Amino acid sequence: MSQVETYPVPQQIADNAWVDEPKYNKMYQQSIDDPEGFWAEHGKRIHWFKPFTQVKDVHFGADDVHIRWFYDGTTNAAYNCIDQHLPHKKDDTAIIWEPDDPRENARHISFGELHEEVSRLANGLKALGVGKGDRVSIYMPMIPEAATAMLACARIGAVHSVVFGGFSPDSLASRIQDAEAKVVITADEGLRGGRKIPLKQNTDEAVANCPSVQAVVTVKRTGGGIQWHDGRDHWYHEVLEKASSDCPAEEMSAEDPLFILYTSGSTGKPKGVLHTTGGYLVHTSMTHQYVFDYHDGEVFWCTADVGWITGHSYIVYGPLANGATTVIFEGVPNYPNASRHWEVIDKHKVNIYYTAPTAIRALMREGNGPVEKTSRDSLRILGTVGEPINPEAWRWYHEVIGKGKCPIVDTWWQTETGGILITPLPGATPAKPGSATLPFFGVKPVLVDNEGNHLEGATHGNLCIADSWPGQMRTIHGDHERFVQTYFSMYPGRYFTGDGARRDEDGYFWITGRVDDVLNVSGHRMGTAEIESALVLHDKVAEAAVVGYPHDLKGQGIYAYVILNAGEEETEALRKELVDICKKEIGPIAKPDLVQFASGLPKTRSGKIMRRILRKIAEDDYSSLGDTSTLADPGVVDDLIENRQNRS
Ligand code: 6R9
Repeated sequence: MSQVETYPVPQQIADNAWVDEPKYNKMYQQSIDDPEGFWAEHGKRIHWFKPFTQVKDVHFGADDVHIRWFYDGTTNAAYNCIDQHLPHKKDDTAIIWEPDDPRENARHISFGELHEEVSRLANGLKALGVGKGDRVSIYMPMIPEAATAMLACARIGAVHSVVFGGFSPDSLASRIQDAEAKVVITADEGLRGGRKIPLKQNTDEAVANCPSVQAVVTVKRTGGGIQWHDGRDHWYHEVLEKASSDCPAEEMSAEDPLFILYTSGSTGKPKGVLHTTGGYLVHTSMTHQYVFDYHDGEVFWCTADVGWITGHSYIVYGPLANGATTVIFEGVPNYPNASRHWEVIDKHKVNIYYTAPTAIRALMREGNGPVEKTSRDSLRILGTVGEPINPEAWRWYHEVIGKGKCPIVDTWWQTETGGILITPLPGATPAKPGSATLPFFGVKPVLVDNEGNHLEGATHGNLCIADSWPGQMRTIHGDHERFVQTYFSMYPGRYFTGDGARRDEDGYFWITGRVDDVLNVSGHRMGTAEIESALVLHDKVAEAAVVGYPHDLKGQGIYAYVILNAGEEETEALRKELVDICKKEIGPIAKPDLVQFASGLPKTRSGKIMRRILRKIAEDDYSSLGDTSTLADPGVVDDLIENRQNRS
């Protein structure tokens, strides 16, 4: 493996950060030696109506799991995100909304205004029959009302279930049904990259099969034509008009559910990941402060969609609990052009920018021109999440976007973990491109082999977490047994993440991807990400995805799908160069056996490559491609099949 460079913490950042290296070491040690004491102290960071006296009650058994944090305390998430800031921040901006079309006006919503709107909607929901513990589905575009809807639910103790606006009516229906939601909040249409998404129409289709739904509340976003169902349908603005703005936040137990969020597993239907109130808020607000080194008054922009966990934790709950200004962006990175993100950063003076490697790679493909048209002088900290970042994209992010002065935090976590678990801290952790580095406070990552034996030192294995942390999911909605089975039965006593990881000689973690993505070639384990990183080093390559396929001699062979930069020619000579670059960067064992030039990769609408499909195509097995309906562009699959490389 090629030598990796280390990027030291810039002195100026370390001097002003919440945590520098000695402090990280001290706090981390304390959090592991005395978790009760550590969390008793840090649990106080949020507002409690009734302070907790009990910190933690956790049992990870092979067939019995329970997780409770701060469980005799009472609090409210909306109170934490809004009311507690009113005395000193009433007129400060809570939400900056940037619309899809830059010619439309941005909106600035103060904490005072957010308080009023959330309170009205909360009363409106009550009037529609929603009470504590009831579920509300939210199927919205990236508009401020999405956050308002989440917070209105939290205010009255209702449990929200946000469904990504890119999902089909069927996917929406199955999520509403599983949650037995009483109300759905949506918009007439969404707007993304100039295209309209018929959210209300999709909702109508979905709700036709959802007997639990008594009311649909619709935000007027575009004014496009919609069907109206008298008695069931309500305009959002009319619900607000009719409702009082006086709605005290409900006193919730720390362990009352805050939300359900559906996520795909390797098998079965999507799981309703359930998060509760107190621990989740402690974890998201604390990680938001320390991981992004957030300081009062800074503008924070997480580019995720609120339909994913990243949007929940780092657009809404974490930043707002800390009184930050959070940016909600309706659009996409390449509309109207590839400078869009950088222009938004300049326009709103964004200090902290948090995005996904897939977006970075897409923008990198456009070259430096669109970036260099903008100043980005406000930027201080950069972050990534969602997948391993290849060192080449990391360096481009660092050098071109951040002009070499902004630390990058590569944050590893999952829907299930609620918030960030493995990450650098900007003032404390020297970075290595491609490594999520070290555990956050209170997090005990362990690597185990397939038999569950703990592995020590520099090694690789299955990534488990040995003890609970406050933001951990508590159960799968309606199926606690599946929760125990999925996450705790494989390696009893530990939470199994489903990811593989490598730990280097400095104790840094390198996430290699889902364990089923790890290749075993002639007995050597290799992360597909490693090979992909090598391939994209080639200056003609825009993106690459690597999977394994059955190979007579090696066990698994390496199959590489490669997307070239616009205008590049697909030649045999180039194919050879790509094989050689893998050999050069990693070693002969990493040489792809087959390289397919592709025009696109099958991706979910959140930008994750669907490797299951790539594996099936590489395996020559098209009979069980599974559900391709959630793909951003289902057409790429046919193209991939047609151009599959012959192996016989
Ligand atoms: C937050 C989020 C979780 C899976 C996770 C892992 C991958 C996330 C990563 C990363 C490498 C990172 N992942 N962050 N891999 N480096 N910094 O993405 O949640 O959608 O549930 O996905 O994403 O494989 O297990 P979720």
